[in-house]
Amino acid sequence: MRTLVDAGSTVCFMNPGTSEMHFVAALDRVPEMRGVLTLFEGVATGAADGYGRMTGRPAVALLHLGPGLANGIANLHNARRARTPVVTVVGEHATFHQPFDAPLQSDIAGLAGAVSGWVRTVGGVADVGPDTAAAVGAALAGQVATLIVPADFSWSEGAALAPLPAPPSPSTVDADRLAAAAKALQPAPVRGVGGRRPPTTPQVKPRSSAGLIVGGAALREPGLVAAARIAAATGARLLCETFPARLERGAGLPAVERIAYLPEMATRQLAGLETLVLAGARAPATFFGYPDTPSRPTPPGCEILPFAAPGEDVVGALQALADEVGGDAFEPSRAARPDAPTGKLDAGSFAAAVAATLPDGAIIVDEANTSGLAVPAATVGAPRHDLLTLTGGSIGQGPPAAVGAAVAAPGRPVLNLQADGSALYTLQAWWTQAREGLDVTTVLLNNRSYAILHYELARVGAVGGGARARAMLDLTDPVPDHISLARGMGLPAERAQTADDLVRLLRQAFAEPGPALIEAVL
Ligand SMILES: Cc1ncc(C[n+]2csc(CCOP(=O)(O)OP(=O)(O)O)c2C)c(N)n1
Repeated sequence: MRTLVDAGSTVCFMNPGTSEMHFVAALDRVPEMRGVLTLFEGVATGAADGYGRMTGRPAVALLHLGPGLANGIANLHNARRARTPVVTVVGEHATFHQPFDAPLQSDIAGLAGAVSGWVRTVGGVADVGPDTAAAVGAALAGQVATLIVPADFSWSEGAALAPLPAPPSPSTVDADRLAAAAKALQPAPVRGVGGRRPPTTPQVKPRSSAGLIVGGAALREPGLVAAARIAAATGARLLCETFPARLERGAGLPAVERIAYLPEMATRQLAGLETLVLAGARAPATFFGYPDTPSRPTPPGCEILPFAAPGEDVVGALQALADEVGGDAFEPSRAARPDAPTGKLDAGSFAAAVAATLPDGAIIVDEANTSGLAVPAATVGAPRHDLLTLTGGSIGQGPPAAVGAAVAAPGRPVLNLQADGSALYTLQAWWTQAREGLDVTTVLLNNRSYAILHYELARVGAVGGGARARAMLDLTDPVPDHISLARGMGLPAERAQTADDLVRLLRQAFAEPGPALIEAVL
């Protein structure tokens, strides 16, 4: 625990059991470590993800043996896709007890391997400190590091504080890749018909034939500014990942277009591109494979040029590229908010209500799913904010990530835009929000449905898909009572039936510290 504290990891999101009792007991001897109890492991891991995204420090989750880890894996998957530094500490039976195959015995390392870039089972008391330090180092490389600690190594004397490894220094992009990216993005002269030059010079290709996709660490101000300078100098289109881990946006920052989730929309968006340069982002792929739909939404023949890989010094590479192409100016988003909406509450007025009321410096945790489609455009000129999204597509991430973000950034309001179906995976997070007094406002978007799956059902071309199938996608009969659920977890909760209600309740929630839930009936 002291090794973790030395690494700046002063919060542990946990759901412990017998094999972790010595770690829990140590909280009273290491006051620098804040224990945050969660009522389900998926909340602990999702909170660690939110915390790590906002602090960049290793976020710690304490989990109970294989089953506890298994409950936390879905949100560790989102953390892995976000490259969040996470240390999961998982208790294991005492070494002498393991041969007895007691009920909780399981293959912890096997489970951990599915989501962790680094897994180690502590081999002796003397290794507890050094292995913890190694886990911190591994996590800081942008991965989930899982440390499995047999209980007898927790309770025996002899462990000592270990020195921390030097923080990893990401590799830099070499001159060849820089030159190749500059060439790919530079507008090429247009040839005239029959080899003659066109009548006026200089002429350039249309703006849209080259694109730059940014992701990961490049989605914060320095990387975005460098990317926008490149786009301004070259005419290249600036795009970013569909589901960014942490995107800084709002008035004063460059606007960046996210690649659409739906394959048809992404294909339309990327049409006309001949070259795509990747900076901290993977090559775009559709979320799913569908019959008769290509998995790459880029046009056939579009050259994909890896420039800076996610673990490399992407920001430094973009800044060097901006200097190379002579980009020194960019257009920031202008401050602009819609008027507070009135009348019917729908996806459009919901987005306008968010944009009209968003406080400065907010952190938006976006798991609004289909109800949130209008939010990015509505908030582009809102006061500056961070946006955390569903990096791995594993739903039930919003309420836990809001816990982690609020713990990581006290003083900043957190707004969780939360679809109802996804909320019901991890709504225990509301209890932790109440217990810790976290400044999280949740807008629960109640469309009583797994709406996206209605679309997907039509999309995949499945035979059937009648009333019996659709019943598997509807959250009715009974409609879950989110107000009662939230109040039962200790949150003040109110229902918004109209856009006017939503605006009033949002203003009220932002004005008061502490958590609140607003159900928006769509
Ligand atoms: C862990 C996990 N389980 C199941 C799914 C499949 N899934 C994708 S979206 C979805 C329903 C989403 O419903 P809701 O959150 O209410 O959003 P809506 O589509 O209604 O906007 C489900 C079950 C998933 N992505 N992740």
